[in-house]
Amino acid sequence: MTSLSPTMGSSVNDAGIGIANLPNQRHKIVAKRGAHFTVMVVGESGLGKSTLINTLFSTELCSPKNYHPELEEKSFKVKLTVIDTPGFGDYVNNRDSWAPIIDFVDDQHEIYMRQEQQPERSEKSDLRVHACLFFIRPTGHTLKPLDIEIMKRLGTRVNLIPVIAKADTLTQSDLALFKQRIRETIVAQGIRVYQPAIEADDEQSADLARGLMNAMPFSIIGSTEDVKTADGRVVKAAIENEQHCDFRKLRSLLIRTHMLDLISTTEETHYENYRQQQMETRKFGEPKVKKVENPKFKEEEEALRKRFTEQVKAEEARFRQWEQHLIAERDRLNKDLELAHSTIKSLESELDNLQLGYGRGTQRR
Ligand SMILES: Nc1nc2c(ncn2[C@@H]2O[C@H](COP(=O)(O)OP(=O)(O)O)[C@@H](O)[C@H]2O)c(=O)[nH]1
Ligand SMILES: [Mg+2]
Repeated sequence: MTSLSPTMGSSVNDAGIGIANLPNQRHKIVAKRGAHFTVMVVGESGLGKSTLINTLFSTELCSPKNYHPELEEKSFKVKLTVIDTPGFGDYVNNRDSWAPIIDFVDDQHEIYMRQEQQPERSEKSDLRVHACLFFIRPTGHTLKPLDIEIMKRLGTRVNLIPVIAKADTLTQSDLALFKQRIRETIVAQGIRVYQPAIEADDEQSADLARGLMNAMPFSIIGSTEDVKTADGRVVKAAIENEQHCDFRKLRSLLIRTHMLDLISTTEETHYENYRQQQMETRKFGEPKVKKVENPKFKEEEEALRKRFTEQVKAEEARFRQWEQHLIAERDRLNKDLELAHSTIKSLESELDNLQLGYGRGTQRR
């Protein structure tokens, strides 16, 4: 466990928005019990996931898997967990590489749901993912088929926040074009991405939400190098350049303006979807049946089904042949039996005749 640097604490307060200021009843509930906030990073290896996490939460990771710095936000504590997933797309069979990531998200919902079903409902452990940062390689083209596959699956399960990794490797105009293409692909492919809540009665927050929507996918420059600005502040290199990089927007969304929205949409939309889906597909208390619609499994299942059907058909044909054979055999035996019967009958009558003849003969004697 690590404490966050005071630099971030003060920047949270300076901005004056803060989660603590949101006039939301839910805030009071969260504030009372303290919040758990879980962020997951997903993307190919080498895209700067670990670097961004270090910069975003201004602390070095103590373990590459999970860590929990405590974020003291005015009146309440936020326990932050970062899930740093190993890169996907690194393996020979890429199609399978996203399955563990999807499984992880589902499993957290499952674990939470099981705890809810227990009579003793206190002290739940909760690693449901509130925000999933999806790292897009800065190719300058558009999303890759593998990206589309995994984003589709993630988007229906978590608050998906796409980011363009290493934005500093693209020129300003290439970056703008890249962003535009990604946005079009997201719409065309029906990928669900996180939409910041727009509060109808609050113009300021509505503007903010629209601004965030327009910036997506956030272009990111991750860097742990500190530089000193002219006015003596120590900031992270390059990332403060808002012309080229949406780092500040993303950080503000995550830890300041929309943390609560991310938490409540996870609870009310994503967790609720999972719960209802599971209720429909299985009886209460039954173990989880369907892990994930992995296309690899589907293919295998399909092949197995086909093989099974063929085998059944072959067995059936064999059985029918055998049946025919039995019928023929039965007919043959019946005929034999009939023959035997008639033989017996003729032998019997022969015997009768013989007996008759024998009787006469003895009488003559
Ligand atoms: N140019 C550039 N390099 C970066 C950026 N972020 C990280 N890197 C570098 O990319 C490499 C991989 O970063 P890392 O965070 O380990 O990637 P991960 O595998 O996704 O966790 C490291 O050498 C970083 O210094 C960035 O925004 N721009
Ligand atoms: Mg890493």
